[in-house]
This record gives sequence, C-alpha cells and structure tokens, in this order.
Amino acid sequence: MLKLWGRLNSINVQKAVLALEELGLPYERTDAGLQFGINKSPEYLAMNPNGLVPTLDDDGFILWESNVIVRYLCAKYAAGTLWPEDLKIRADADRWMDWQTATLSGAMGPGFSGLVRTAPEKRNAEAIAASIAKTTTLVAMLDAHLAGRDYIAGSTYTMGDIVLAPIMHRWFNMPCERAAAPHAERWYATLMKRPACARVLTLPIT
Ligand SMILES: N[C@@H](CCC(=O)N[C@@H](CS)C(=O)NCC(=O)O)C(=O)O
Repeated sequence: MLKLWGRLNSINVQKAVLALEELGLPYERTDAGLQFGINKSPEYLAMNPNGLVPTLDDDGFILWESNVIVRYLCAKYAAGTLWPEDLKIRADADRWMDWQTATLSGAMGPGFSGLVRTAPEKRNAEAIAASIAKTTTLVAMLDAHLAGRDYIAGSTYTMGDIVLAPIMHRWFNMPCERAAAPHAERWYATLMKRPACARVLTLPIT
C-alpha cells in the first residue's frame, strides 16, 4: 500500500494527500513534522535526507518533493486527465506548480507564520506587511490568469489545481485583509465543491 509521511496542516503534505484522495487510492498516512517529530529520526532521514515532509513510499520506491509526488501519482494513475497528455497543457500545469513552490510560497510564508503561528507580542509587523503586499501582487497575477479559464491549465481540473489549492485555501483563510480576486475566488469555490478538496481543505489553517 502507498505510505505517506507528513502532518496535515502542511500545505506540501496537503498537496500529496489531495492527489491521493482525488485518485481514490488506498494509502496509509503517518503524522510527521513539527510537534509529531519523526522527520529528524535516522530512519526518516534515510528516506528523506532533507528531514522535511512529505515523503511517499510506493512499494519501496521513496519519493520526496511535494510537487514531484503529485506529478508521479497523477502520471501513474491519471495520465490523460490529472496529468495531461497534451504537452502544452501539461507544461502550463507544470509552470504554475513550479511558480507555487518557487515564488508564491516564499512570498506568503512570513505572513502566514507571523499571523497564524506566532504569538501577537512576538510578531514582526513589517515582515508580515511586506509578505502580504508581495502575495497580493502574485495573487493578482493568478487572478488574471484564471480570468480566461476554468482551471489552472485550461478547461479541466489537473495536477496544477491540486498544487495551487492548498496554498490558496491558506491565503483565503488567513486573518488579514485581501484585495478582491474574483476569478481566483470563483476557481477556489469550484474546487471546494469537489469531495476530495472539501475533505482535505476544510481543516482550519494552523
Ligand atoms: N520543497 C519541499 C518542501 C518541504 C517542506 O518545507 N516541508 C515543511 C512543511 S510544509 C517541513 O517539513 N517542515 C518541517 C516540519 O514540519 O517539521 C516540498 O515541496 O516537499
């Protein structure tokens, strides 16, 4: 059976769980990271030397990097749908997946950890404001992209949506002011009607 390590309040773990849930695959998940520990143990480091979550074990094949886990699962079990066969549609999904990791995640991180994981008296207001401002600009970019399409890579739901959904769920639920992003909000509402998204993303952000 597929095995996954990682705590559910990590957006990177949520991506992998969402892929598994969308695919309807049986899997076993072990909480790991932060208060659950495990991820710095020698056994875990032998699987994932980064000591980070998530890690996937597919019958002895060990994989880390959340976007790669999503791509692998979608290519193995949903080629032609979640993993588009059309090269350009797939590259479009890949582009936004990499953008999420390389650009959006880093911009949103300080605002999220400041507002959600830091006691009010210890918050760095300047860092939080800078993070919210950067994220607002990036979300506007995503919003403009979604103005012309139903989903990240066009007219159908793909791995691109799976990777963007957890971070956008976080953004739409962070305790801060947000500029209107009507196309991204419409996209998010559509996603939340999917049973797998509703199961994975209705958790409060922590
Ligand atoms: N690029 C990696 C980043 C993984 C990562 O940063 N994971 C965080 C949680 S989102 C982590 O393991 N933090 C340490 C911990 O939870 O103890 C991926 O996408 O899988």
